[in-house]
Amino acid sequence: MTGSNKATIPLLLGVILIAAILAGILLGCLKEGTTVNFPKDGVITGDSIPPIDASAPAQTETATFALGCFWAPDSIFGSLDGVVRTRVGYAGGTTESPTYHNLGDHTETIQIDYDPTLISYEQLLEIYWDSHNPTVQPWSRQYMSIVFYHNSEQRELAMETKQREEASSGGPVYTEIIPFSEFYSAEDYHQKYYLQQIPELLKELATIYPNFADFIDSTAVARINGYVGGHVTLQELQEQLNSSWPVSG
Ligand code: MHO
Repeated sequence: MTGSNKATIPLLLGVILIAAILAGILLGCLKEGTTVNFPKDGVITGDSIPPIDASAPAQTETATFALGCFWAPDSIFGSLDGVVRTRVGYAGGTTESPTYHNLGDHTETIQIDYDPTLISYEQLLEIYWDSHNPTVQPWSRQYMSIVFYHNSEQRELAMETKQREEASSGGPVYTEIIPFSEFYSAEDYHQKYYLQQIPELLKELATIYPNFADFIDSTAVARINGYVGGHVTLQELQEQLNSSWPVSG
């Protein structure tokens, strides 16, 4: 063995070690729910718009919530029968046209369009409270807990349930309840983030939704993102995709 070969081995080991650390960090960012098995013939049968999208209701109401990093809420709320569309973005601040890397004083936020005949604002609020811990002071404005109300009924329900959360926790609940003003959509790569980590699935869906705006607005895509996050079973997902509004899955 020559001297230069001897030096190469520790160097190689070092590179492998660094690669392993980087892979670990990367995997740590993904949730457990991202290990998923898809049927060989795809999640959606055929390459046309599934029934749940073809029959989406015209009349919807909107809920806007902030509860920490928006990737998980996108998957949680997107899995619910009665939710028509989800999108993630930035709200609550004054900075013009925020971006993920220039957020200013905005907060990561999810917007949910829902059919009020199938799911109520109160039910959405229950899921909101259950999906994060607002008794812990947030790290920064990026991860604030905020209910952005769209009308006085939403405001009342948010205040009542916040009081209940305060009473049951026995301490402060840091959630702000403020009127909705403006929502700035986040970059495409943040939308349906868990689903977008699975290239095979993304490729399959791109043939059905060649326009990314349609992909973001699709109920089917929201449900598949719910499945990837582990919030519905494959059987439930298939029922959801094949059901037509107003029949829930
Ligand atoms: N950078 C964090 C949070 C992302 S979230 C969109 C992570 O990798 O988990 O703020």
